[in-house]
Amino acid sequence: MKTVYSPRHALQDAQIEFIRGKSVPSFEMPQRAELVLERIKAVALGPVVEPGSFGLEPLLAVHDPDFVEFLSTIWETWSAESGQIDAFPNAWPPPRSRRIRTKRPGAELGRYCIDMSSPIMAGTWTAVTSAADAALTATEIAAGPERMAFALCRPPGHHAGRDYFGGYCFINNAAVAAQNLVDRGARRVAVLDVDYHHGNGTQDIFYERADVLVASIHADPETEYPYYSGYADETGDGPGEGFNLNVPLAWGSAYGEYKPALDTALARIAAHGTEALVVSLGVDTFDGDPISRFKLQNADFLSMGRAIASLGVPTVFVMEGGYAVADIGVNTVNVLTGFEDVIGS
Ligand code: Q9C
Ligand code: ZN
Repeated sequence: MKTVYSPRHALQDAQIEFIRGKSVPSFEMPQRAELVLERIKAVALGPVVEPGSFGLEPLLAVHDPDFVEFLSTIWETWSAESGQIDAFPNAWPPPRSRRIRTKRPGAELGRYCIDMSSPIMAGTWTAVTSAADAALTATEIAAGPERMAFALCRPPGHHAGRDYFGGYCFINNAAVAAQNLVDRGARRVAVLDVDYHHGNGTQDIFYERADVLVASIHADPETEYPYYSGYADETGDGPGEGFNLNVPLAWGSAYGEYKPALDTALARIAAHGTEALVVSLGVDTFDGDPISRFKLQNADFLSMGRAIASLGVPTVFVMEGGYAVADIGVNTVNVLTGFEDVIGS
């Protein structure tokens, strides 16, 4: 399987995030992608290629234009006022207030940012567009005769919605890939999100659509980020009713609990008549993950990859979370090699 990787990911290099009232070193760091790349090379998974340049159009196909404009310019306005300090919001629009455009960067950040784990710095926009370009390049490969590809995206994307960012995510790389599969002619596409956290952004983007099914398996949002979505009764709206599947699992879930949930999601994806698949591949379900509470073991990721391959459709894997850096390479590449074992590439 080919991997699409850009070294420009490293320009997103958050120093801190906030947990329980304290600033702590960011768990989302450049080393994550570098260690996955190292493992890909160690097992000779396949060629590593640089992304092409696809411009703004595929981003604007899933995100609000004012939001994209904001993301691409906020560092300039913020740093003019605050200097070379990572940008965090300092106010949010209250419920029932007007989410109106202001003249201050701190307030503009509050209009679009959902949490305190996603600072913007000088290289953020370059890193973010390199990740979206990686997803699009992988989509182009998987839509061709190879039928599969891995986008080693960083920063991740699945918490970014139509007009908001957060959870280490800015542009929704998986949604960009799924929309691109539709634009290339697939009538029924699915996103399978196996990251430990609910893919709230992907759900938001496709919630009213029947052509892109979104299925996410994640920690119960009653006890886990992103808290305000990911519940089983969120099934889609309007024409999208029935095309969103959430499978929340309790803290402490191991593969014994996880595999039946995965089978449920895969059965729904097969019943959709899915012609092409995007996998939001987070490996923060691992037992050793420092911010998560599932108990998957290294070998369980091989089984996960094999199960996904049973769908037999062109598949784009898009990197999302995973913070146990010592194991992120093994776990990620295990999913990809498990998949390839079945496809017989
Ligand atoms: N205890 C991804 O895995 N921090 N994002 C929440 C609450 C944000 C995770 C802290 C976690 C975001 C892509
Ligand atoms: Zn996650």
